[in-house]
Amino acid sequence: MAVVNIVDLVSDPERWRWGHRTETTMNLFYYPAACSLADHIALIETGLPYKLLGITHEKKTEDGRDFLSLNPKGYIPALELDDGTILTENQVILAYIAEQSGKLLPKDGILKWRTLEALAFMSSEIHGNYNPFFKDFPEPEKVRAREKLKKAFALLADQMGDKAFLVNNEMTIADCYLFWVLMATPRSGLAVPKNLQDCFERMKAIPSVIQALTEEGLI
Ligand SMILES: N[C@@H](CCC(=O)N[C@@H](CS)C(=O)NCC(=O)O)C(=O)O
Repeated sequence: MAVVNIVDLVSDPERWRWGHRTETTMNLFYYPAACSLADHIALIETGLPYKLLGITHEKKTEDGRDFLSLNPKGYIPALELDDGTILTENQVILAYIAEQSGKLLPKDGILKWRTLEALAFMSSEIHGNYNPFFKDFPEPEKVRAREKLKKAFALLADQMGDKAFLVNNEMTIADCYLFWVLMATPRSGLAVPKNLQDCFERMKAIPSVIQALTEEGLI
């Protein structure tokens, strides 16, 4: 895990605003507290150099570019590689970060696939069902989504069991996404199973998570 001195971080605003600076820095396009937080945590945890770039409501990037011409999908996360290539879709960006760093993804055996499976599950079955709450859909749609979320969280809780993290006793990219998923779930009004909530509380104390939350102005 990356070790961070929180005092250094807070006393060096340039670092927490822009992330680590090196010659081959990747740009992570993000909104504070949005699902790009998963990638942000993964970048810090793996030690890959990155720069955070916010997007305005008018889809202008923090460095003055037109976000839609970079990413016609219009949403975050998007990762700009040092050759200008843009990668989108959270699951893919997380897998890219894991592959580039050789961290946060079990190398062999079924756990690697369980990690990717968990990411796909959280993306489609959980994040997908947050829309009625994020976009304030009519109540019946919220009720339906809450039922689906309840089942999905029960399955995730079974998968975690008494392990420290979702697929393993070591953190993976699935946990980076899980952290955001759990951070956002109060908006649905749903209580999550205890082992997931406990994992969320433990993750709040991980230095990479603290750093990401600090850089996004959330703590
Ligand atoms: N399929 C995308 C969805 C990403 C997504 O929903 N991003 C949200 C933030 S969590 C967003 O940018 N919403 C603003 C918009 O769509 O304009 C992924 O999994 O990366």
